[in-house]
Amino acid sequence: MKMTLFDNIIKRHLWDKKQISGETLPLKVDQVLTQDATGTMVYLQFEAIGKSRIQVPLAVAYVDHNTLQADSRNPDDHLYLQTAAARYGAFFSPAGNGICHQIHLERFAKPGQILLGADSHTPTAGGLGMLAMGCGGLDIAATMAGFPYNLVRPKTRRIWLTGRLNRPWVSAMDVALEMLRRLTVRGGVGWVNEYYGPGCLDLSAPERATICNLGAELGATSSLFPSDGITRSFLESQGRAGDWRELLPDSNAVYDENMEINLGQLEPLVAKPFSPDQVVPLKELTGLKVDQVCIGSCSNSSYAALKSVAALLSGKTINPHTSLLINPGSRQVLQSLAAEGDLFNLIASGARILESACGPCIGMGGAPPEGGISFRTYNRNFKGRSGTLSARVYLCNPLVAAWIALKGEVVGPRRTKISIPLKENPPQTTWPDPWIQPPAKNPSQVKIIRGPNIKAIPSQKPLPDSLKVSVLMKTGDHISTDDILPGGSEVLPFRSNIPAISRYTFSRLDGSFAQRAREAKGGIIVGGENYGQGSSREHAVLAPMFLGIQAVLVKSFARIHLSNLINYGILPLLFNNPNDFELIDQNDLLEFDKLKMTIRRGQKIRALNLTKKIEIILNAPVPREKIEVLFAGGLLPYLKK
Ligand code: MIC
Ligand code: SF4
Repeated sequence: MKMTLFDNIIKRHLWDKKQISGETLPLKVDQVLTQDATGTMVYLQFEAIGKSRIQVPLAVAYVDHNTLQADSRNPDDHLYLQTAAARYGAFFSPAGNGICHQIHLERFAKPGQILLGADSHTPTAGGLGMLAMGCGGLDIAATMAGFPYNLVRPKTRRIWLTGRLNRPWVSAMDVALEMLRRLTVRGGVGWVNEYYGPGCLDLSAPERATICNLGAELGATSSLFPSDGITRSFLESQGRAGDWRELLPDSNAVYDENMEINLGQLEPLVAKPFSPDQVVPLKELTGLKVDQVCIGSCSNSSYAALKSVAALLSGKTINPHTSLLINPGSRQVLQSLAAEGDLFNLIASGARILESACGPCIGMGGAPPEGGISFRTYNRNFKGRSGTLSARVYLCNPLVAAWIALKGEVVGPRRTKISIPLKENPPQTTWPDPWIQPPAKNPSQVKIIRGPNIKAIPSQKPLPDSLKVSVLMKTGDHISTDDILPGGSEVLPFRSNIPAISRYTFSRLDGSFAQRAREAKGGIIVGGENYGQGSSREHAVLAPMFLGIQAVLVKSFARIHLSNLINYGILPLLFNNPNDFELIDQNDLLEFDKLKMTIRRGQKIRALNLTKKIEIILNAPVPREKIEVLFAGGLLPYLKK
C-alpha cells in the first residue's frame, strides 16, 4: 500500500496491529504535553485514576497561560504542577520559559512520533513531521496512566505547495490564512492536512510550524509536513541532530482529497473580526487606524519571525497612537534576540516587551481600549477573547503587524517594498536546557503541594435511560469554547476550581445562565454548526456539567469538544435534519426515552418536544468504544469500575 505521512506514523503506533483498518485507531503515544490552564485538571485526573508513574515515554508540564499572578492562585497552581511533575515523572517548564508549543518544537518534538497535548494548538509540532494532536485533559490523563489513545480515523488531504514564498510582505501566516479563506473554520473537522510538494523546500521548520498551528482554526485533527533536510538543520541548530529521521510520503500515496497552493501567488491576508476565517486581502483595509499591535503567541513568535520584525523596526519609532506589544515564544528566542542586539532595536522602536508567555492571546493582560482596533499575529479573534468585548481583533503576519505599528494604520503592501526573509534557524543551542526541570530522581520523597484553590473534580452520575429536560440555552452557529467558558484574567485563576469557574458559564452571551441552570437542576443546551470550536479546554464541559447540563443537541460538533462531552458523561446529540433546529426554542421541554438501547444499536433517537408537541429525530455521535464510557457517567467512573 502506498502510504501517506499519516498512515506511515499510525502504522508504527497501533496498539493492536489488527486495528489498522478500524474506524477508531487505538494508539501508543510517545509524548504528552500539558499547560497550566488545562494541566492542573490533567494531573488531578491522573491522580484520580490511581497510577503512581506516568506511563508514556515523555511528558512535559508547561506553565505559560496563567502567569499574571495577581494573587496566590496562579502560583499555587504552578507549584502543584511542579511537584506533581517531579513526583509522577514529567519534565517541568516553569513560567518565563515560554509558550508550550514553541518550546516543544525547540526541545522535544521528534519526526515520526506521536504527541498528544492538552491544548488545541499541539499540532504546531507537525512542522517537524510529528503527528501531534490536541485533546481534552482526561484523554491525556488516561494516556499518561497507560491506556491507548483512541483516535477517530480522520480523512487525509494533501496540500501540494508550489512556487516560492518570495513576494514582499508575505509569510507563512498567509499560507495559513489562505487555508482558512478556502476551507473555513469547519473545513478541517475530521481531516489531517498533509503539506508536500516543491514549495515545502522554501519553508523553514518554524514557518511550517506556523501553518500547522493554525490548522487548529480549521478544526483539523492535525497538520503535517514531511521531515527532510530542512527539519534536520533545525534540529541540528537545537543540538538535537540525533532526533532527526527522514519521513516522506510515498510517491503516489492516495489521499481522500487534494488541494494546491502556489506560494508565489499569495498576497498579505488578514482575518477580520470575529472569526479566523473572515479572510480578506490586507489592501482592502488600507487606511484603517489601528490602536494596538501584538506580535508573538504560539503562531508567530519564532526566532526568525521576531528577528525579521526587529530588522524592520531597527532605527525607526512606532506611531505614538499605536501601542506595540511583543510576547516572544520562548526564553531561547528572547535570549538570542538579546544576544544579537535585536532586542535593543525592538525596545528602541517603542515596543513593549512582554514575558515569554501566552499573554494577550488569552486575555491575560494587554487588552485593547474600548472599541479598539487590534492587529495581532495570533490565531484567534473571537469576540471578547482579548479581554475587551467591544474591541475588534484582526489576524495578520508579523511583518505586516510591525509595519502597521510604525504607521499607525493599515498601509497597502504595494506602497512599500520591504521583504525580509523569515528563514534563519536559531543560533546553535544545547540540550539539556538548564531551565527545563527533569523528573525527580527520588520521586517518593517529593511532597505534592496543593493550594487552597485546587478543588476536587466533580463527577457525573451514570446516564439515565430517559431524560426530561428543558432547553436552558439556545445558541447560533460556531459557538467557541471561549463563548461557553471564557478565558481572561478574571476567569483563568479558577481553572482548578470548577465550582467557582462554573459561575462564568456562557457569561459573555447570557449573564443569567449560571443562575438559571442552578435553579433548573438539569437541562439541555441546543446549538448550531461547529459547536465547541476553538480551544481544548474541558472546563467548557465541566462547568456546564457542574451546573446540571445533561445533554447538548446541535447541528455539528468540533472534534475535541465532542470527545470532552463524552469523557464527562454528557449526552451529545445531532439533529438528523439540521432544519429541525427551528423546531426548538429556549425553555421548551424535551423528552428522550430508551436512550441506552437506541444508542447501543446505533439507531436514531426520537425526541419529543413536549412544549410544541412535535417529534424530532436525532443521532448520538458516540464512537462504539466510547458508548459504555458515556453510560458510566464519563471516563473516570468508567476506568474505576
Ligand atoms: C487557547 O488558545 O484558547 C488556549 C487557551 O491555549 C486553549 C487551552 C485552554 O483553554 O487552556 C487551547 O487552545 O486549547
Ligand atoms: Fe497560548 Fe494563545 Fe497559543 Fe493558546 S493560542 S497556546 S493562548 S499563545
